[in-house]
Amino acid sequence: MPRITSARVIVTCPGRNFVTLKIETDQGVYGVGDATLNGRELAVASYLEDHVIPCLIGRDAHRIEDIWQYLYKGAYWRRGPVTMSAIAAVDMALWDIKGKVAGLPVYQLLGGAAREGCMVYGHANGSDVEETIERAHEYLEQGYKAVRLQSGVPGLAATYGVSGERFYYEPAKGSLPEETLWSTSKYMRHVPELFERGREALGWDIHLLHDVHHRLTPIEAGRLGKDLEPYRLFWLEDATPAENQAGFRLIRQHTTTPLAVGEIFNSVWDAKQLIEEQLIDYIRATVVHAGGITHLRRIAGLADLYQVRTGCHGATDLSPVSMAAALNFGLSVPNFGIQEYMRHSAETDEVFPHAYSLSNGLMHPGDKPGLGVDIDEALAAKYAYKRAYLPVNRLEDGTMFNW
Ligand code: KDG
Ligand code: MG
Repeated sequence: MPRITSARVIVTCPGRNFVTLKIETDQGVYGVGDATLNGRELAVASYLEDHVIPCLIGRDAHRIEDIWQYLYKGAYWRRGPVTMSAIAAVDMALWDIKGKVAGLPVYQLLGGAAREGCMVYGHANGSDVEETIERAHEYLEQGYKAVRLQSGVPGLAATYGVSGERFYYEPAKGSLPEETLWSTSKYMRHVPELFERGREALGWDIHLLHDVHHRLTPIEAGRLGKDLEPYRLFWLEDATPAENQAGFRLIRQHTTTPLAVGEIFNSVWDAKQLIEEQLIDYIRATVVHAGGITHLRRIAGLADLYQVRTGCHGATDLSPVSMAAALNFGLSVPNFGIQEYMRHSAETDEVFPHAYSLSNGLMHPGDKPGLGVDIDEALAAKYAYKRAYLPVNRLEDGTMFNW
């Protein structure tokens, strides 16, 4: 049995910040886990270094469930993004170790492949509808089966999901949060046009998705969902903030557009009512922010009972370690729906060499033992941490709003 001899936190910024946990054992086998919490990275680094790592030394690395329960129940202060990202990093690293010791990729330990690959969606974002459609065509040419459409809104200087970069969207920047302005009425007028023109240009053989990014009330979301019904979206994401899970009942009463939610969830408790009342179709909880593979499997298990499928968050702030874990999970879970895939920069990919690959719109984790991802520590050390914040959003009259 491999005993944990040491663990350390590696903070690096190859174009953006990432926090990685590396756990070493007395058998010379080590594992890596992602602990990145965008804009609040150092809180998780401290949680791990100051509070978690001392409790790991000497433990049997194979006892993944026991260590998960120890960190969750033992902290007394349960849940929350910092705690659950820290537990997730430990969990990922332990699955990585178990796979390496067994000589098997983690998806084999989770029951084996339940499909040929994981369908992913890319991000087509443009400053206007034409540019978004142009980008979407590029994804089609690359064999993608699903694309998310976001575009600039006439009359608003900036909006969520739109950037100058071609294939990347990196909202965290600036040594203080950027402030943007929001108008629900301008947005609501614009989105149906984006999808009308999107369907005309892209046809019906591609799945189209859209992210509202928590900016509507339930009744507004119901109306938008209804307006978008003719364009048969794969999903409408984060239509309204989900702290009040019952709010989704109102959306459901008004539209058959499929709903996805959960990228900021940390635990099954954030989604329990949404799943049990079948208020959503896709659960976006992700391996790094929701307690690792161990807890994500529990969420997916509950979701499966209610025909809710997975659609894990996969933006660039989730490191390649998370991507590798998500693909091992996604390949094996029965109720997989789709996986978000925002390509990382070349600098990031160099720091995190990985076995996963993309072909014809499907991703596969590869067959290396463990998660199939590593960290080049010498290279990582060359990129010092840079404080960066996600933007904040105000209404046009200055009222603080949801970003
Ligand atoms: O860190 C926040 C981003 O990951 C998030 O804003 C991206 O909404 C997002 C998405 O759907 O990828
Ligand atoms: Mg989102």
